[in-house]
Amino acid sequence: MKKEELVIKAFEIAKQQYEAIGVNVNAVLQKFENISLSVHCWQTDDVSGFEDTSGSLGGGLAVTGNYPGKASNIHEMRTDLEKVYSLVPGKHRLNLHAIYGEFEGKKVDRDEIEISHFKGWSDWGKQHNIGLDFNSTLFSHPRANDGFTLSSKNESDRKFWIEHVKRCREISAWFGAEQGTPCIHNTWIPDGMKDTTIDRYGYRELLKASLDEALAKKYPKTEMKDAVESKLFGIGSESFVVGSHEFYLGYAITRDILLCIDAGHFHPTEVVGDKLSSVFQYVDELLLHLTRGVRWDSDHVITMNDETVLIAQELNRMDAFGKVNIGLDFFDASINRIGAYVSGTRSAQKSILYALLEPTSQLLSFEEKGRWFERLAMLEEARAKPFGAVWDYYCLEHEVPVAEDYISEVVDYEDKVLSKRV
Ligand code: RNT
Ligand code: ZN
Repeated sequence: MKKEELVIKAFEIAKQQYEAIGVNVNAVLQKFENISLSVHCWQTDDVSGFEDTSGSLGGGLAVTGNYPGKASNIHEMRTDLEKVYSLVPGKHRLNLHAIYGEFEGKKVDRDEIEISHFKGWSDWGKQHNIGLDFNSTLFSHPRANDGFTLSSKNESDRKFWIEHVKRCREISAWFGAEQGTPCIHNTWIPDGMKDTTIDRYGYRELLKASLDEALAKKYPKTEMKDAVESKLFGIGSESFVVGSHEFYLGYAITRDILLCIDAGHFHPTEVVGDKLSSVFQYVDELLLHLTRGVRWDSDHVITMNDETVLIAQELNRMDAFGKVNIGLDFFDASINRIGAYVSGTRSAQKSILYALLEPTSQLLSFEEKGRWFERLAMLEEARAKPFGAVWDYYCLEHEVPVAEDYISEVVDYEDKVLSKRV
C-alpha cells in the first residue's frame, strides 16, 4: 500500500476509535486549524540580533553549543524561517525582538529604533501571510550590564529603557495595523540581583512606575496588546528578580493587560499547567512562552512532555484557546537549529492536538459522579488511542512531511544551505 493510502486508512480507523469514546475528530481538526503558534525568530541565530555591536548575550540568558549554520543576517534568517514554516502544518505567526531591525550597518541605539527599521519585516509578513508579534529587548546592552533596566536606580538608564519600550509599542501597533492582526508586545526584563537584596520594595516600586510611564499611551486592541513576563531567577539574579510572578500578576490584573507565562520561569517542581485556571479567574487573556526547562530555565527544545501536554489539556478543558496567544521560546545551539525549530514546533502542535482529542465530557461526568477509578482508567486508556494517525493525516492534508519524513528534509537543507555558511 502506498504511504498516503496508509495514512488515510489509519486515520479512518482512528476516527472510529475516537468516536467510540465520544470524540468528534473532524470537529477537533477544525478547532486545531485555528490555533496558531508564534514562532520565535531567535532560534535562528542564538538570540544575537542584527545590531551593529559586538556585544554578547546578556541578561542572564545563555545559549550553549556552537553547531554550524547559524543565521548571521536578515536574509539568512528569513530563508531559515521560511524553511521552518514549510515543514510545519498550519498557519503561524512570527515573534520578533527589537534587536532584529534592519539597521543597515548603522548604530541605532535602543532608544532610537523606529518603524522604518521594521518595514522589511512587515513586507515579509504580508508576502507570506504571517502575523507579527514583538518584544522590547532589554538585555545584551551596556545600559543593562549592571543588571537593571526599567527598575534601575540610575535615572538616565531607567529613562532610556522607558523610551525603548515606548518605541517598541509604537512599532507593535504599526505592525498590527499593517498586518490586520493584533501584535502582542511582550516585555521581559532581566532586572535582579545575585545576592541578598535589601531594597526589594524600592526596585519593584520603580518597575511599576516605569511600566506605567512606558504603557501610558493606549493603542486599540486591534493593533497591539501588551504582555508582561515574570521569572523566578536568572543567571546572576539568583536571589532577587524584580519582575516576579506576583508582581506581574498584580500588574496585569490592575492594568488590564496580558500576563505572559513562560513554562520555564517557575520552580522546577511547580506545575505550570495548573496556573492557567487560576490566572484566568482574573486575567482575560494570556501570552504563553512554551519551552522546556531541564533542571532549570534552560530553554531546551519543546518535547511532548507532561508539562506541555497539561498546558494544552487545561486550555482545552477551559475552552480557552481563544484567550491565549501561544508563543515558543527555546534556543539550542548544540543541534541543527532548523531541526530544533521544526521538532519543537511540531511537538507543541502535537501536544495541543493530543489534548483536543481528549474525551473530556466523559471524564468530566466520571469526576462529577465521584467515579475516581473510572476517571483514572479513562485518562490512561486515552493515552493509547491512535493520536499519531490523526497527526499524520493532518500533516498529509497540509502538504507537509508526514511523521519522521521531515528529518531528511532538515538534513538536506543543512547540506545545501546551512553547511555553506561561514
Ligand atoms: C527570558 C525570557 C524571554 C526571552 C526572550 C528572548 O528568560 O524567557 O522571553 O527568552 O525574550
Ligand atoms: Zn520567555
